[in-house]
This record gives sequence, C-alpha cells and structure tokens, in this order.
Amino acid sequence: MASSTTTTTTKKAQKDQIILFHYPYSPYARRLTWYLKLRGIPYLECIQPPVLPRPDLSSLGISYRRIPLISHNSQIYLDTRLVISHLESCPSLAATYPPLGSEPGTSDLAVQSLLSVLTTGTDLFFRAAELLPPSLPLMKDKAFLRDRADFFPQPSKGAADSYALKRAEALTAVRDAVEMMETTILADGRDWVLGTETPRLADVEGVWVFHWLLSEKYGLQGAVYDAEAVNEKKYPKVFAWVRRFEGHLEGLPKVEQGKVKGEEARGLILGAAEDSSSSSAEVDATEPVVRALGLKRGDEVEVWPTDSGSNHRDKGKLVGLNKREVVWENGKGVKVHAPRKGFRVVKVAEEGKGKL
Ligand SMILES: N[C@@H](CCC(=O)N[C@@H](CS)C(=O)NCC(=O)O)C(=O)O
Repeated sequence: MASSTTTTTTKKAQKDQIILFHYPYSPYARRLTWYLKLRGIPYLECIQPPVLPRPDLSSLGISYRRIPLISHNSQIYLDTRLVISHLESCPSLAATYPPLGSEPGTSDLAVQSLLSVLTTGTDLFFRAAELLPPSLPLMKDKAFLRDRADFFPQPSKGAADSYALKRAEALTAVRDAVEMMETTILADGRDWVLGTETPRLADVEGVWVFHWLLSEKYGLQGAVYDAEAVNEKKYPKVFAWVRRFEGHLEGLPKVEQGKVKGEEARGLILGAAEDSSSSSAEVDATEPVVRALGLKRGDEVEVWPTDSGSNHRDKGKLVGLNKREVVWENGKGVKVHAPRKGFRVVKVAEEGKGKL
C-alpha cells in the first residue's frame, strides 16, 4: 500500500532483521505488510517477479514457490500463517512492538483463529481468484496463465464446467462470506471485528480477501462482476470496514526500511546462517507424524504445501518438528520453517530401502 525507497547502501545483518520476499499486488503479501505496519515492525523488502523463476530464492536453496515468505534472523519462514504466529510469539520483537493478537483462553482468540481459517484454510481465496476479471492484462498474458496452471490445483478429469458457471459459483461463495461478516461479526455496527479502538490481528485475518475484491482503490476492479449479488447497499458494513481498514493503514507511518536486491538479501542471510544454529526447535517424539515415520533429528525430509504450489518441494535435514512447525536445514545451510497446517512432511527414502 505504501511506497518504499530504494537503498544503495550495503546493509549489515542486524538483530531481528526481517526481509520480506514478495510482490506488492499479492493479497497474501498485503496481509503481511499490513500486519508489520500495524505493529510498527521494520523490514527490508526483496521484490520478486510475479511468475517463476525466482533465482533469489533458488539461490537460497528454496524450491517453495509461494509468495510471500520472510527471513527473520537469517532463518526462512514460509506461509503467512506461520510467519504471523512466529512474529506474534517472538519475545525479542514483543518487547518493542506489542503483539496484535488476542489473549489465550478468550473467545476473541476463537474469532481471530476462525477468521484465519475462513480466509486461509477454506477455498475462499481460490474462489476469489476465479473472479480475476478476464479483462485484466495479466489474464491475457500466456506466460502468467501457464505459470498459474502449475500453482492452482487442477480440476479433475471430466470436470468440464463452463467458465460462466465457475464464476457464478465463485461469486456465490464470496457473497456468502460477505453476508456472514455483515450479519454476524459486524452486525452491531462496530468499527473493528473485536469492538476495539483500533484494528487487531482479527481484522487482518478477516479483511484481506474482502479488501482484494471490494476496495475501490486497490481492489480488483470488475471482480465482483454482478453488482446485483454484492454491492454496498446490500452490505454497507463490510464495505465500510474495508474502507476504514485501508484508511487506518494509510494513516500509519511507513515501516519499510528500503529494498534489497536478491544478492544483498542472500549475503545477509547466508552470512549470518551460522549464527542461527542455536534454533530452539526440537523433534517432538510425541507428534503422531514423528511416530508414524520414526523421524529423528538429522533425517532427510521432504516438505511441501498440499493446497497449492504442491509441485515445488523442499528437502533437507530435519532440525525440529512440533505442533506448529517443521524446520529443516537445506543444502545451503539455511534453516527453513514451514507450518504443519497445510504442509506434508515425509522421510526421504534411503538408497536401496524403497520409497515411503
Ligand atoms: N498459504 C499461503 C498462500 C500464499 C499464496 O497462495 N500466495 C500466492 C500469491 S497471493 C502465490 O504464491 N501465488 C503464486 C506465485 O506467486 O508464485 C500463505 O499463507 O502464505
């Protein structure tokens, strides 16, 4: 949302240094830049091309193809769900930048978590993506369309739904989510999801898909192609919430410290990768997947997301695995963290022992 300056100075790795790898029109990336801005957490950005290849990431030994991802203290964190929960629970950041999430043991935390499930754990994002207007220049770009055919789960053979029906179903799914927000959480006219003075993590979790589709300034114009289904008269509270959120973010000071090119980002990350060897993650022997696979620290594992971009799989030596995350060290010596939710971990079969 905010613009940033280009820096030419060479940067040194600093404590709590965050590098955000993204491209600005990614709605998932916006979810993260808003989160960082609301907390006031500074970061460097390393802008990535919207389609593969992404040599900046391959040179760090990363096959994962989704955007955004971050490095924090030279370790890589994949997927906004893990990035946010990692930043929320990081004690050194919390000392300066108070967390945005709700307290454990509260119904507010349930609302926050369920909104996260709605926007990142259901098919809502995929349905919203089906509403990308065909008039968009990107939608006429063959290279982009080929690239995204590798990213999105492909329909099963024989599913020959018409384009019009697919879009109508997508709009129906989006309409239902808008209606749910209008008639439940926002129904009493509150400004923010939890009735707070300013937006909290629950707002970030909830608003980003709606903002992507409905914002007049930054949204996908023409995505909601049938104004009869979703319009401001029918859903005034949702439209006002999206606008209020955008206005609030625009009023905050910027937190980007500048841009770094891939080479500089790589220098910062690889240069300090050895210092990050004291990762606290351990392999939790009580985890069902650890038991099922007989996993131990140091085992060679393969990890990939199951909902999209599943053709891009990472391998490395297992460092830790618990309820929240799996951590491995890749061939470049970089520690990579992925969430357990939405990711699969398997042990790489040893030569001659057959596949798992
Ligand atoms: N669950 C992931 C989803 C991320 C995602 O789907 N990002 C989209 C961009 S909005 C993406 O990676 N698209 C394909 C690409 O850019 O290569 C997250 O929370 O980070």
